[in-house]
This record gives sequence, structure tokens and C-alpha cells, in this order.
Amino acid sequence: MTQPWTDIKNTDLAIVMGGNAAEAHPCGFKWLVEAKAHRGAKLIVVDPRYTRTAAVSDVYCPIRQGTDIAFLLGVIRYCIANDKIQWEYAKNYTNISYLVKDGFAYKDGLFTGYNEDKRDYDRSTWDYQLGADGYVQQDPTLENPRTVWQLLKAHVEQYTPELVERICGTPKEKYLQVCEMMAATSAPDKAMTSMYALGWTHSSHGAQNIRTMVMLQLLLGNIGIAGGGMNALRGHSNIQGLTDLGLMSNLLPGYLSIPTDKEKSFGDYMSTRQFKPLRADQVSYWRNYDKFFVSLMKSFWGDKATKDNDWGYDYLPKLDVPAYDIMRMIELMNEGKVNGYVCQGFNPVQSIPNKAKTIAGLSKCKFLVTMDPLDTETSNFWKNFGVYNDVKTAEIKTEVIQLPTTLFAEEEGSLASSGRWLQWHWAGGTPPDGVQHDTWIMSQIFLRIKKLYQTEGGAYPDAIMALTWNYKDPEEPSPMELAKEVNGYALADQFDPKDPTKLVLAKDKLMAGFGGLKNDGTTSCGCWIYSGQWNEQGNNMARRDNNDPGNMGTFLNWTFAWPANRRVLYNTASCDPTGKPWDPSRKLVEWNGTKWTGVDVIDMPLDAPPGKVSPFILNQEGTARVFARALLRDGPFPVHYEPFESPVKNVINPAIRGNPVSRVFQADVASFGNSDEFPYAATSYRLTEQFHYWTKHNRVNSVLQPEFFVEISHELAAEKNIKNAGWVRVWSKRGEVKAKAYVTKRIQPLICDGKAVHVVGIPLHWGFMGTAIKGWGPNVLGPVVGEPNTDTPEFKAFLVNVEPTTPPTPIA
Ligand SMILES: Nc1nc2c(c(=O)[nH]1)N[C@H]1C(S)=C(S)[C@@H](COP(=O)(O)OP(=O)(O)OC[C@H]3O[C@@H](n4cnc5c(=O)[nH]c(N)nc54)[C@H](O)[C@@H]3O)O[C@H]1N2
Ligand SMILES: Nc1nc2c(c(=O)[nH]1)N[C@H]1C(S)=C(S)[C@@H](COP(=O)(O)OP(=O)(O)OC[C@H]3O[C@@H](n4cnc5c(=O)[nH]c(N)nc54)[C@H](O)[C@@H]3O)O[C@H]1N2
Ligand SMILES: [Mo]
Repeated sequence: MTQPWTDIKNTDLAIVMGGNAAEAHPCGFKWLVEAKAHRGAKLIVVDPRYTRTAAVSDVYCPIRQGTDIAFLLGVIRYCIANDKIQWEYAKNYTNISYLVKDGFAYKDGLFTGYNEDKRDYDRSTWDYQLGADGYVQQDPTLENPRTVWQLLKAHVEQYTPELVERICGTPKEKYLQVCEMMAATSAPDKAMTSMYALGWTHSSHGAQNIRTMVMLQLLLGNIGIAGGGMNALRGHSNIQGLTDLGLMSNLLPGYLSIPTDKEKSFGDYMSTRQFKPLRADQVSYWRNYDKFFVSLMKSFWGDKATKDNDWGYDYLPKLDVPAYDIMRMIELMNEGKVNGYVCQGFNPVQSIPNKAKTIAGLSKCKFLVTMDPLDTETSNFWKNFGVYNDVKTAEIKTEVIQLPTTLFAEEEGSLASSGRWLQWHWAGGTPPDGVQHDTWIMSQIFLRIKKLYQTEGGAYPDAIMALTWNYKDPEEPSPMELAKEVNGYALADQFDPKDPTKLVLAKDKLMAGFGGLKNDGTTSCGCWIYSGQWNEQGNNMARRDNNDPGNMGTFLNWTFAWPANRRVLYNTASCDPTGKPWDPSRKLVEWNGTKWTGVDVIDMPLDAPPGKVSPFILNQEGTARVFARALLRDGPFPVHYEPFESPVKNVINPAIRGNPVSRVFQADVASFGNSDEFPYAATSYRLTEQFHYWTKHNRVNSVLQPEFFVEISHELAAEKNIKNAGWVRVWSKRGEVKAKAYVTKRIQPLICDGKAVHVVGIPLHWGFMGTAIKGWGPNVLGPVVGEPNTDTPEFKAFLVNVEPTTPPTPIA
């Protein structure tokens, strides 16, 4: 999130599109309830279903799943046509006036450089024109046809309300009402907040869904201001921490990236990361990349990381493919190239698409280790659950080892919330006998592997041997030690850069924050954005002071927010280029004539004059990007593409299936269905009463939501002769499930291009372990397609068929 949850109370308009916050984020949602009650804020919900969030909205607007880009490009078109742009913001704080390379073009759904065989682009033209000084060329009048502004205008021109209605199934009148409400927040003193989650990310064009709203929010001047922002409402209580700490196969902590195998040396690696400013006077904060990276290497390898060995660069794994996400791992198991799997706090049989493929992959492994407090469907994948499944147990040779762990609530530690708050928590219960913390298990595995290397040798033991492990109890590091290691230490006395005789931090003290990190090996830091979480002031994550001077919801002494305890990112964009707040009644920060002051931690050097240094300091340009350059693999502007399995043809270019850059494994091509055989548009989602596949082990939750059901409209029920609460068979090219039918007005057919599209809603919480009545969920049915930038599966839009059926035979 660019703003904290608490800042949502300051909004004028919230748009929940691509999520269902009242259901899945009920605790954070209260800040929107505050905004509605105290500011008269309005709420728009755009969702294929009338959800629990829609039930408390001012406007509910239906949309066919997978078509948000067309919808939002149409809103941008509306804002341009009706002069609803926050001009001063857009001209000063975004790249709309920059000139784009002459070679760049767009036609019929594709940009310059597409290679069909590779399903990828040559992205070299997707960039700015640079002058001899290395700076971007600009036309402040915006008249030059190569400006981002003129290219954008041409790009969105085709997304008329009529085309949006044809694609999205959104009635034109409703659409125009939403356009008008959103456009009204272009006034400098109006704020709109965007709240999204999986309805956008679980798509073969997920990153571009988000980008389209970013572009709109920038044109409306709604980012960095109180009550405005772009907010990914995250999933598990610490999933924000997962990406922050680099637990993705292509990331290192702090959004540094894993080297690729083409980057043979540290020099190669740094050459594409340490960005120079593209405009005079700009901060370009990633210039400090080497400080963050070298400090990380020092925290990994300690004294074994030296200038001479490039800080241990060779110890790091190098990526040969964009990512080793779970779908690639299952694919590799099926190809026989991966034969062991360690599965920690993860239930892929339930949670990733195409269960049959997942089980086939696991069946080919030599071993599967699960680390989980619960008995999961994954650790029992080899069982045949009667009529629901036809696993041939006797043929499976995979050895399954279950390691019972504690649950996160049974140990101390920090959780990173969607709003980037790192909140310390204390153990909430005593674990049962015979289970261990994850840290104990991981330490045992590490120590034993190290011992094996020591006694038996092996190929390249260097990285394991070099890893620092200087914990008080090497058998189990404490959460406090780990949190301090992540914060970072001075490895030598640190002096004031302006006065080298002045000691600012003695050796072995905790770093105050990332501002002090060095590239010379004299500092360590396990995750630069978390630096400051536990410094010489103490554990800042444990702070619980709820004073809020200014009443702006920044709560600076409540826990710690990354980066640098800043609550609203880019917060100097809340002021005009002279440093005065756009809205004096919602003042976050301001320029007092000599420096920046305010109720939030300033996102700028304190003495940086407004109007000169632009607020988006991480970018080389200092400005935010309406034109994304080559940041995303599938285009510098978003384009409407259909989901990979869609009930209708792409009206812009019928020859394009799905996102032309989405990742598809050859082995899966035969498993994709089409709308003749599978006419209905399925989507999947969660219910407040259950948490994924855990709470079905709990009787209370199981009483509240006992039984697997699918939701359909009255119209589809009538067409197929399906009775409410009657049994249905739902099937795709990949498998079938039986479920109870829930016939509801909350799902209505959408009229797309003159044709009625029926939505089938599939909640995901059931399985075969635990106490709820049994049944498989949506991942028996969904396709294996990866979003090109993140490899996220297309869980939210795929094709199924449905018919009435008899009840399944109960399982013993
Ligand atoms: N009680 C409870 N809370 C949870 C969880 C839980 O299991 N139980 N899970 C947590 C996790 S891990 C996560 S990631 C979050 C997820 O939070 P959400 O993303 O809010 O949860 P979903 O239920 O997946 O809701 C997605 C919504 O998007 C809609 N949708 C589907 N496709 C589209 C589309 O193409 N466009 C638009 N505009 N909307 C679409 C669906 O109809 C649905 O209402 O929830 C978290 N919170
Ligand atoms: N069709 C469809 N599929 C989806 C989604 C969807 O919307 N539609 N949503 C997707 C999303 S957003 C998510 S996040 C995934 C969720 O998918 P998973 O993460 O696979 O599902 P969970 O049930 O949350 O599994 C987490 C496991 O962690 C265990 N656990 C809890 N605490 C601890 C701990 O401290 N240590 C260890 N070792 N284990 C612990 C729990 O017991 C549980 O078994 O599902 C994805 N799959
Ligand atoms: Mo999630």
C-alpha cells in the first residue's frame, strides 16, 4: 500500500475493484467505514459479483472478470475528453511531457518488438528520447506527438463507453456514473483511494490491471496525498513480509534482485541496477543499491564477504529462467527434472491450479517433506478420496515426511501488514508437545547439511560453509536476534561523512536506519527497507503509542513502518510545486521556506527545494510513470486482453489468445478449453468465515460455512434446470467437482457483445482434511497460465460447464 490502512479514513472516494475488502480484510475495512461516517466518503465496488463489500457501497458496478483494463482505459479516456486531469500534478510529478523513442509504436493489440515464437518482446524502443547530457527530452506544452501525453491520448481513444460495455458487460449508464465520480477527484483537494487484491493479481494480465489504475490515479493527482493511494490489500498476515524479505525465487531481501546466470560478475550485476538520474537534480535513490547489496552480503557471509571476493557474489545462486515459481516446479516434477520437494506452510494440492497435474508431479518425486501445524491435503496427496478422486495410491512411491511445526501465533516475532507496518507480537499460546518452531527445524537442516559437507565433501560447499551462524544458540536462533540481524549492525566505528572526526555509531551497535549503510563492508543489514526496525532506541516494532498529532492517521509512534517509519509513500506529492499542501485541511507535510516539515516522515531530503526535486525519488526521473518504459514485460501501456480461457473473442484483435506474453508450458496447451465446450465464466474467491484450508479443521468455522457450494444466477439455473441447494457437476478440461448449487441474485448474467455471459462463482475453502463436509474446490478446474511479470496463475477467470447431478456417494 502507498498509504497505511489508517489513512483511508481521510478519503473522499474509495474504489474497491479487484477485491472484496469487507469479506477478506474486515479489520482494515473499518477505516473506510470511518471515512464514510465522518467525511461522507463514497464507495464504488466493481466486481462480477454483488459482494459483501458491494452491500455497503454507494455504487455497485458489474464487470466481466478479466476486463478491468478496458474499463479503466475507458475511464482515462473519459477524464481526458472532459478535462478532468490534475494538471499541475500530472505535468510536474509524472512523465507525461517526456518524449518517447521514435521506434516505439502500438497496433492491434501489440507493441513494437513482438516475437510470436518466444511469446516475448524486444523492449529496446520502449523508452525515452535522451539528450546529449543523458537527460530525458521533454515538451512541457505536451504538443509534440512523441510525448507520453499524446501517445496516451491515441492509445486510449478506442476505449469508448460503447466498447467498454461490449467488452466488460457493464451497462453504459452505470459506467458513466462511475467515470464521473472518479473524474471528480481530479480536483486538487479531492482524494480517491484504490483498494485491490486478487481480482486483479490473479489474472494473466495482473500487473497491467494495477498499472492502469496507477496511471489513472496519477492523472487525477491521487498518489502521495492524504486519503489517496494505490493499495494492494495483502493476503496472509505476513505475506507483505514474504515479498519484503525476498522469499520469492527471483528476489533478495528489500526488493533487490537475484543475479541471472548472464551476470557473471558483481560488476555485471551492478551495471544494470545502479540507476543514474535521468533529470537534473533528482535523487534516484536506487543509486544506493550497492550499499544495500554489500550490507546484505555482509549479513549473509560475515568476514567471508570481502572486497576481493566481490562480497561473496559467487555464493549467490544465479537464475537461468525468470523465476522458479511453484507452477514451474510442478512442471519440472512432471518432466522428471525435480525429484524432491520441501513444502513449508504451503498446501499446493489445494492452492494451485490443475490438481491432477500437481498430484502427478508429486507422485514422481522421491520425497516430499511438509512442515505444517496441520495435516494437509498436500501431505495426504497420495490418498484416494473416493468418488472425488482417482489417485492410484499403490503406484505412488514418494516418501512423505511430515514435520509438525508451531503456528505463527505460538511464537514471538513481527508481522508486516499491507500498510508496511512491522508489528511485533508475542506468543499467544503454548505449542503442543512434539512440535517445533520453523526456525528450529530450518536450523537443524542447515547444521546437518553443513556437517555432511564437512565430513563427506561435495560439489561447491562454499556457500553453506561461508554462511554466518553466530547465534547464541545455533540450534535455534531467537526472533530477537533475527530481527536485529535484519536491522543491521555497524561492523566498524561509523563517522559523520561531513566531519570524519565525529563518531556517530560505535562498532557492534545497531544501525539507526538504511541512511547509514555503506558499500565498503563496514555495515551489515539483512533487509535495507527494514533497517530502523530495531536500533539503539530499542524494538521499534513493539511501540504501541497511539497518539496522532494532527489527527491524520499517521501514528508515528505505533510500531515501525518501512521505509524509515514513513506512513504515506511519496508524501511530498501532497504539496504543489511551491511546497504548499494541495488541500490545507488535510496537511501531511509542507515546505516551510527552508525545509520540509509535517506529521509524516518526509519522503525527500529535508532541504530539497520543492519544484526542483520531484517526489518519486526511487525513479531515475524523479517523476512517476504514466508510460512504464520497459518495466513490465507486456507493455509500457496496458492493453485489453481476454483471459486465457474466455467466453468471448478479443474484440480488438480476435487472433490474440489471452495475454500474448503470458507464460504457457507446452505440456499444458492440450488442457485449455474453449467456449463451445465450456461456455461459462468461472471465478474463485474466499469467505469471511473460513481462512483458506486451515479453519476447516476448526469446528466453529465449519459450522458457519460447512459445505462446498458454487454460486450461479437464477437465469443460468433456469436454463440448466438446476435447483437451489441441488447437486451440480462442474467440469473443465482439467477435471470435475461436485458441489451444492447456490442460486442467487448476487450473480447476474453480463451482456457482452450482445451475448449473455454466465458467471459461476466457486469459493475455495474445502478439501478432505479437517471437520467440514468434504469436497474439492476450484483448483481441480483452473488452468496453468502464468502472468508474465509475476507468474501468478489465472485463478479468477477460466471456463467451465455445469449440469445438475446426483449426490456424491459419501466417503467412509
Ligand atoms: N476470511 C478470510 N480472509 C482472508 C483470506 C481467507 O482465506 N479468509 N485470505 C487472505 C488472502 S491470502 C488474500 S490474498 C486476500 C484476498 O483478498 P481478495 O482479493 O479481496 O479476496 P477474493 O475473495 O479472492 O476476492 C476477489 C474478488 O475479486 C472479484 N473478481 C474476480 N475476478 C475479477 C476481475 O477480473 N475484476 C474485478 N474487478 N473483480 C474480480 C471476485 O468476485 C471477488 O469478489 O484475502 C485475505 N483474507
Ligand atoms: N482458485 C484459487 N486458488 C487460490 C486462490 C484463489 O483465490 N483462487 N488464492 C491464492 C492465494 S492468494 C493464496 S495466499 C494461496 C494460499 O494457499 P496456501 O498458502 O497453500 O494455503 P494455506 O491454507 O493458507 O496454507 C498455509 C499452510 O501454512 C500452515 N501454517 C500456518 N502457520 C504456520 C507456521 O507458522 N509455520 C508453518 N510451517 N506452517 C504454518 C497452515 O497450517 C497451512 O496448512 O491460495 C491461492 N490459491
Ligand atoms: Mo493470498
